[in-house]
Amino acid sequence: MAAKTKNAKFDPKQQLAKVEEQFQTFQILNEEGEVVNEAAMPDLSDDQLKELMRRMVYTRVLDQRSISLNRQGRLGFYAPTAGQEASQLASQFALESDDFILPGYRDVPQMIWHGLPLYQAFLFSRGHFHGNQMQENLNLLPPQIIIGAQIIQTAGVALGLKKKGKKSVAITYTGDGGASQGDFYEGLNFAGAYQAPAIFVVQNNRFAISTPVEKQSAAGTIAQKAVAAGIPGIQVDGMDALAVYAATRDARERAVNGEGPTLIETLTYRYGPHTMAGDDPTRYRTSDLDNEWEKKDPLVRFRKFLEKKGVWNEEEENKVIEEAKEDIKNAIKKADEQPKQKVTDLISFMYEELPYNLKEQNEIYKEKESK
Ligand SMILES: Cc1ncc(C[n+]2csc(CCOP(=O)(O)OP(=O)(O)O)c2C)c(N)n1
Ligand SMILES: [Mg+2]
Repeated sequence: MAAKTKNAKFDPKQQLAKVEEQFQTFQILNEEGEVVNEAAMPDLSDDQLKELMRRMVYTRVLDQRSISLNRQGRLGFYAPTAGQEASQLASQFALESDDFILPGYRDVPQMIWHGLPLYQAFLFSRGHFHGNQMQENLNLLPPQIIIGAQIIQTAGVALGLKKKGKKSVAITYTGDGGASQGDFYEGLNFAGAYQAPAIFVVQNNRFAISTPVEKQSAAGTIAQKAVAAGIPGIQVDGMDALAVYAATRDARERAVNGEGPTLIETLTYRYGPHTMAGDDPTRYRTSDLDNEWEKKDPLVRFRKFLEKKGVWNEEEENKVIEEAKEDIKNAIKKADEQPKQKVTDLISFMYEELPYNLKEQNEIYKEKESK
C-alpha cells in the first residue's frame, strides 16, 4: 500500500477554479453606453474620443464597401471586420507610430490607421505585391495568412526592439483558433522568458471559421493561457472600445518600462462570414447568437456614451460616412491605375542577388513581358 503523505492533498478542480476566477471580463462601458468602472477610465480628451469613434464608423463603412466591391469582382481576398471594430481599432489607438504591428488577415483596419494607404490595402486584397510593400517608416509587417505564425515573429521583433533600447512595442493579433496553435505557446513562452516588449491580442470572435471556441480548448478563458508563460493576461470586453484601449495602453506601458509582454483576450464577434470565399455562417451559428452579439455592438455603445457627453451627433456621423465613401472611391481608382504586377518584379523584389536558376527564369520572363 502506498504511504500516505500529509501535504499531498491536491484538488484539481479547485486549482482550475482558482485560476479562472482571476480572469473576469474587464469592462468600462456597458451595452447602454454607461460607465460601469469609473476607476479604470482611460485618460482621453474629447477630441481623442471623437477620433476613435470616427475611425470605428469609417471602418464599418469600409467593411460594407469592401464586401460589395468583392461581390462585384473588384476586390479579391477579404475577411469581414464588422463587429470587431472596438477590438481592432481601440487597441491600435493605444499604440505609438514607432510600435510594430504584426497583423493577421482580418486586421487590415489596424494597418490603415497605423498609416497604410487605403489603395495598398485594396492591392493586398487583389494579391498585388505592392499591397505588401510598406513605406520605409511604416512599422507594419504584411498580414499573416498562416494561423498563429506571427506570434513567434512578434516575440522576435519585440526582443529586437528591446536589444536596440527602443521604447516601443511589437503587437500582434490572432483569433481564438490561432490560440490553439503550437506557435502561440512558443511565442508567449519566448517573449516571457526574454521579457520582450510584446502585446499578444487574441480576438476571440467565438469561431475559427465554423469551429466554436468551446471545441478549441478546455480552458475557460484564453487569457489564462498567459499563466503558464509567466506573463500577465487579461480578458476584455472586446465590444467596449474604452476597455480595449485601457488594457492595451496598460500593456504598452508595462512593456516599454521593461516589464515584459501581456496577453489580451478580447471577447468579440464577427457579424459577417469568415471570408468572402463562400462560407455560410447560418450553417454554424444560430440567429439567436447573432442577435445576442449585435446587441453588444461597439459602435452603438460608444455612440450612446459620446452623445450623452454631448460630443457626437448624427450630423457628425454622416460627415464621416461621406468622407469614407469618397476616400474608398478614390483609393479603388488609384488601385486600378497601378501597373499590373510582373513575374520579374516578384523575382527581383525577393532577392538582392538572384540564384542561378531564378536568373534563368527571370530572363525567360523578361523576354515574355517585352512582347
Ligand atoms: C496553419 C493554418 N491552418 C489552417 C488554416 C486555414 N484557416 C484559415 S482561417 C482559419 C480559422 C482561424 O480562426 P481564428 O483564429 O479564430 O481567427 P478568425 O478568422 O476568427 O479571426 C483557418 C483554420 C490556415 N490559414 N493556417
Ligand atoms: Mg475566431
